[in-house]
This record gives sequence, structure tokens and C-alpha cells, in this order.
Amino acid sequence: MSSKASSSEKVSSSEKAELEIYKGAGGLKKVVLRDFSGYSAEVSLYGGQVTSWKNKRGEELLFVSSKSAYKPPKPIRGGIPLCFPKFSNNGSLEQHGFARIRFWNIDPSPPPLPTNSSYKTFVDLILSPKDLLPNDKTFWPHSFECRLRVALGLTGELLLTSRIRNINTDGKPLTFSFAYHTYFLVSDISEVRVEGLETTDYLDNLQNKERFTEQGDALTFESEVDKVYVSAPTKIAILDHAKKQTFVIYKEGLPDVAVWNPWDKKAKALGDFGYDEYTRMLCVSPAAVETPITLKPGEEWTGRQKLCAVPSSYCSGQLDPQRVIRGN
Ligand code: TA6
Repeated sequence: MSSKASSSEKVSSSEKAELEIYKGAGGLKKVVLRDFSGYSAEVSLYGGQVTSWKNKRGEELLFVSSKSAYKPPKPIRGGIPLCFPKFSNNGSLEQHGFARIRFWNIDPSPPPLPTNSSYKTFVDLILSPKDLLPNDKTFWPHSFECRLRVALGLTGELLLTSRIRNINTDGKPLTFSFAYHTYFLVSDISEVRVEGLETTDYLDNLQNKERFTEQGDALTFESEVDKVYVSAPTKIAILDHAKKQTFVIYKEGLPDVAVWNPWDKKAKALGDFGYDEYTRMLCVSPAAVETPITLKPGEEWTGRQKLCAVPSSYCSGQLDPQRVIRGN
């Protein structure tokens, strides 16, 4: 629960809505976005991480672990961690890069984004080299701007837009991987199906990143899963049978999709999952992993994910196309 800080300050980012900054868990500052229809989202300045997304009934749609430390330099367990400049657990930088364990700032003057009239409630954040630690620069000696816009749509959809620009003055290219490591809250992982990845190739992190082709007509889950689907379709659906709800993910600029559930043993080993919490989460993460992104000085990359949560009359295992296409 956000506790309103004695010195909560308002940052007005649009004439239609107000942004408020509160001190949340662990005293970490977070921006609260509220739409007048009742939808809301919260973004921690630590990590630039969305830590809550609620529908108009105030129901939480993202998973955040009850055991999350909210204590730098540990990443917050849940919500939407931004994995940048890498999405992997090997190499010199921290696992999944430094972006999710550094403090971001509200961007006072973001370059204009193509405005979409249905997004009136948003916040712009920025992470730049001045926000990094010496160690980051040792292993990743680059000048860059990493911008994030988190926006709420008029029907509660959540839109994340990331823009990364190479501002190296030494002519060096910028090469990075990226992921929106999104933790969806589900009623019971054993009752969840993912549609849209059938027949897609994937790298299996549990089998030395060996490449396979997905065979099933939808993904279901009975044990630990840790796969990166490569060159995946731009729309993926997560059907939650018990809740009769479908999450729909639309992605741009992010060719791959990582799918992860640690299951019981790995969740226990990680230490910041509560007892059997693994049964109530699934990570489906738009990413650029198989082919890292390379920018020449002055070039900018944009990556987006739009999340919708729609009621779904789950019957034959087929998505209700009308409802999904229309959104909720
Ligand atoms: O989702 C892919 C993955 O790399 C898994 O291998 C697992 O490590 C997961 O991310 C969580 O990583 P984290 O660093 O957040 O514990």
C-alpha cells in the first residue's frame, strides 16, 4: 500500500490528470498514475519499474512478491523490471543489466512522442550515464539516453515506450539487449494457457539454450519453464481460465518473447518469492535478445509493449477474437 509521504509532491504531466509522487515500500519513491475511470499504475523511480497496474475495480493485474526486498541493489521482484543493456545472467554486468537497479528521474523535457489521444495519463522517466555507478561504466563505457514513458489508456491498457539513443562522441556503436520482464498475476499457473507462440522457435535456458520449435497448440505449465521464443508474433495472449480473463500483449521493436516460471524449487532458491507464490505468476516478456540492437552515434531505437486485460469466455481454448481485438 502506498503511504502518502508527508512531503508528497505533485508533478503535473497533463492537463487531464495529475501525477503524485509517494514514498512506497522501503521508502522508495514512486509515481502514481490515476485515470478518472479508476484505472491506475505505479512506477518506482528505483529501476523505472512499474510495480502496479490495476483495473477500474482496483484489482491488481501484476504480480509483485510479498518477499520483495525493496532494498537496493536488489531488484524489486515483480511488476515490469526493465532489462537493459542486457537480458542474460552471464557476463560482466549485473544479471539483466543495471537499468532496474539504478535510480531514474522524471524527464523534464522528453522529445515529443507521436501523441495518441487515448493516452492522457502518463509519466516520462530518464536514465542517463550520470545515474550509473563507476562499475557500470567500466563494463559498459558508453554515452546514452534511456527514456521510458508509462501511459494509461482510456480503457485501462498500459503502454510502455522505451527510447534508447546512442550519444557517444567517440564514434563508438551502442550494442544492447532489452526486455520488459513482465510478471503477470494469474489465479493458478496450472490453469493458464498462452496463445500466439505455437510453431515458434525457442531457445531453452534449461537445456543449454538449445533451439527447439514449439509443437503444442498453446503453452500450458506443469513445471519450471525458461524459454526465449525468437522472432515471435507481435500479439500474444495469456488466458486465465479461473479468472475468465485474458491478458493481451502487443509488442513493437521487440522481436522475441521470454517465458518464465521458476516453479517451486527455483522460487525457493531465489529467496524473494513467498510460499507457493510461483503458482500466481507468469513472466511473458517482450525482448530483443537473439539479435542484440546496435545503434550508430545519434541513432535511436524505440521499443513498445501494450498490455490489455480483457474478459474472456474461455471455452474451446480459443481466444474470443471479438473481445480481444476490441480490447476491454
Ligand atoms: O526470464 C528469464 C530469466 O533470465 C530466468 O533465467 C530467471 O533468471 C529470471 O530471468 C529472473 O531473473 P532475476 O534476475 O530477476 O531473478
